[in-house]
Amino acid sequence: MTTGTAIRTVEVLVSSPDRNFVTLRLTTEDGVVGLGDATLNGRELSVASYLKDHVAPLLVGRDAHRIEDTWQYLYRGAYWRRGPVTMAAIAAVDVALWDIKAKVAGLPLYQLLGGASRLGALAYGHASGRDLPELFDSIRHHLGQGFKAIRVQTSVPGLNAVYGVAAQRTSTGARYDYEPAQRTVVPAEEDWDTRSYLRHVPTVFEAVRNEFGPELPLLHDGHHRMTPIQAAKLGKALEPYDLFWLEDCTPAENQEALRLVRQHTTTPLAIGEVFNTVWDYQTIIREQLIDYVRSAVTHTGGITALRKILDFAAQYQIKSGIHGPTDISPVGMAAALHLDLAIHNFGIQEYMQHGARTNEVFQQSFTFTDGLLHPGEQPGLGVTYDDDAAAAYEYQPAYLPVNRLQDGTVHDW
Ligand code: CS2
Ligand code: MG
Repeated sequence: MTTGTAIRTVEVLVSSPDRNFVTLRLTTEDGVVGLGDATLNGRELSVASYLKDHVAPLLVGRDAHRIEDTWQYLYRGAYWRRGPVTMAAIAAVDVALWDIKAKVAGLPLYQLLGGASRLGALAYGHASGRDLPELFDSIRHHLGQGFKAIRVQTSVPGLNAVYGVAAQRTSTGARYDYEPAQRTVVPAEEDWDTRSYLRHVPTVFEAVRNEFGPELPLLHDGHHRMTPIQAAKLGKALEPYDLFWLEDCTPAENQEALRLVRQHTTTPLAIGEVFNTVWDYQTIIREQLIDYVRSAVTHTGGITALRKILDFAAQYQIKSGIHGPTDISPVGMAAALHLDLAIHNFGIQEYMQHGARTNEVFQQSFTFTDGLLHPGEQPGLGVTYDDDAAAAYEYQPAYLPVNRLQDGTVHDW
């Protein structure tokens, strides 16, 4: 071990500019700093504790260059493997170590991942509306910002609040806007009815195609709410509108459920944002049951682990579609962009823009030009953390909503 790269300090930074974020900061003996995102929406403090109370004591003195060894040490050494908390904690350490290694090399991280395979990463933006005119305005707004691909979410007649509609009011009266997790002491409850949704969504995509034409790549997030046969039905009903993908069409703990969906529709399927390890993908990749891997670097054990999942997916011509909502911090986003630029089987990158307060705390060097994201040319990840700015934004309890059917039954949110 070259003495200078020993980890000297481990800090777990919790701040809440526009929303809660957990950031890991490692500093080597030579003063090289590495950042990692450990944000798990609505359960942030559990990862902060996992890092502070269990992982930090193990890192001090370790050689920051031994990334794979440290990954295995934290994964196998924990004995209790997998799961969102463990894998977010390991991800933060992994990304911070890659940040350090690239800074020591004096290169932007994507260069260590094999260099650029494209000019930039095609991004999709989130358009939504309570009705068609509002949705069309939102699509035009995103096209005006340079997006070349658009995710479409709408309200459903008869339902009060539905995932992903920015203009809706939350239980605190605030606009839904960019953040589904609401700063409340208990989760807000939303109502759901899949049959109303299944009747409504195809009519929306018909209207959007009539208004914006056949070429614009359109995406939709089913957000885990349909049974396999309902997902098959929606996939089929959306075929005339040639979607780029239908996401999280059914809860995928039971990976075999996708066989039924695949039997009935050719609408491309994207799944994986709630997955944490390659094992969650084993059947759906091997049986060609999805077309896009949706995992985020932050929730899947870091760059080391997600690259292995994407290499596995590449053998089946399955592409990346990395999760990029605002509850992935700018550190997690930057890590995704370095991977997006380097891998061959890149598909698309989700891009929800962070708020001004978040950008105050996290200074970023990534750019968005002509619909393409680029991680920038700074050594490392290209993100710095402003402690003074962060100090103004203390953690606030926040929860994702809980969904209930009209008879009161709890349903997937
Ligand atoms: C969503 C997320 O962006 C997406 O595809 O599924 O916004 C998701 O709801 C949040 O990340 C939950 O924290
Ligand atoms: Mg999603």
